[in-house]
Amino acid sequence: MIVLWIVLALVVVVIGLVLVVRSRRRRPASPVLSAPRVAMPDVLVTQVAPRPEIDDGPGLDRRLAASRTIFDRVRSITSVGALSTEQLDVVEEVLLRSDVGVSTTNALLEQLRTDGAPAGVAGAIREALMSSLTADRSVRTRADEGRVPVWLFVGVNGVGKTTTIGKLAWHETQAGRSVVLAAGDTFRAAAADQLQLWADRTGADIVRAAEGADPGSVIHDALGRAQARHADLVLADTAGRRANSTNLLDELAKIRRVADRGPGQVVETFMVLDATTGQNALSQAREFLAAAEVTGIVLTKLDGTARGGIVVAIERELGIPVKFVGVGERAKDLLVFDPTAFVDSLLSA
Ligand SMILES: Nc1nc2c(ncn2[C@@H]2O[C@H](COP(=O)(O)OP(=O)(O)O)[C@@H](O)[C@H]2O)c(=O)[nH]1
Ligand SMILES: [Mg+2]
Repeated sequence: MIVLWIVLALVVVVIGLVLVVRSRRRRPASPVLSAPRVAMPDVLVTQVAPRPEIDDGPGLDRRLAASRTIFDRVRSITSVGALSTEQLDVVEEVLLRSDVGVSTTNALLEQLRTDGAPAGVAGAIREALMSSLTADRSVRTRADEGRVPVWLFVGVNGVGKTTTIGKLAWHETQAGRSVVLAAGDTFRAAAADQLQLWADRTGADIVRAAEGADPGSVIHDALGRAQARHADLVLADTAGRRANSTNLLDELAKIRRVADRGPGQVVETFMVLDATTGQNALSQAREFLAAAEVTGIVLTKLDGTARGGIVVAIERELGIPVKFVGVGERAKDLLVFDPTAFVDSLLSA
């Protein structure tokens, strides 16, 4: 009888154990672990592929990221030597999208077709861009004995002239040089107010006049002030538009004559161009070139949506060196253009 009870008890225990184990098995597993493994679509895989951060050092920083992304597709072509037709098509598309322009694109494609890419495609593009950026970029800061050096800024409305002057005022005053700002954009009062803000911020001197005043006389007064105070540099702003039918370019030529007379000597005339306008910047530039003896280009707004290749197109098409680049709106966001740092930012692995 006792044996029967023991057997019964054992059967109950075993059945109990079996039920517990089965109920555990039926409990749904963690949803994360049990999610079906679906292959990632290609485009996502490309996005999450590891990529080193762009150097945040003295050169161009990660604000060039948008330009850099355009070159992602050529960076992923790892084959060396001869290129397939499909690969050449990718290179062509990427170069055109980067805004380097048709002539640079065609020259590079021709070279890739004949020589292949012994050092890889990104390497070949890097070489091509570097060999287009060999201009003399030195910036003149000195005038003849007894005269005040003037940097004149020209360009259409909204490209970043006033902001660039403000940034340069900051750089110069930080370096211990005394600067006079000439508010030569008298088209509307807000233009002088904007320059005044930079003067207040940087400690630079400013000469301004009422809205509608003759810009030539503002520049003239600024030269007088600079001479009296033994200033090191005059930064002269100009308007990018005219109220009446007077030709803007005629007016700029007149301003230049005033700035280059008496105590003043125009040692640099910077044409400011907005990089986000891409190839349009080029046609704008050609108009100004004839009127103002432009000695250098400031290419602004290379941060954001701009395509960095425009630097190459501008220098190649206009034959005028890019001397400064704007990469943001703060005082520090103006850099002396350094081709090596720039090209490396776009094309390094
Ligand atoms: N993101 C960015 N904005 C800029 C840069 N340079 C100028 N800007 C902005 O562009 C706008 C027009 O600039 P402004 O100096 O008034 O142009 P101006 O009419 O040629 O004097 C302003 O909102 C500036 O802050 C730059 O390098 N990057
Ligand atoms: Mg302005």
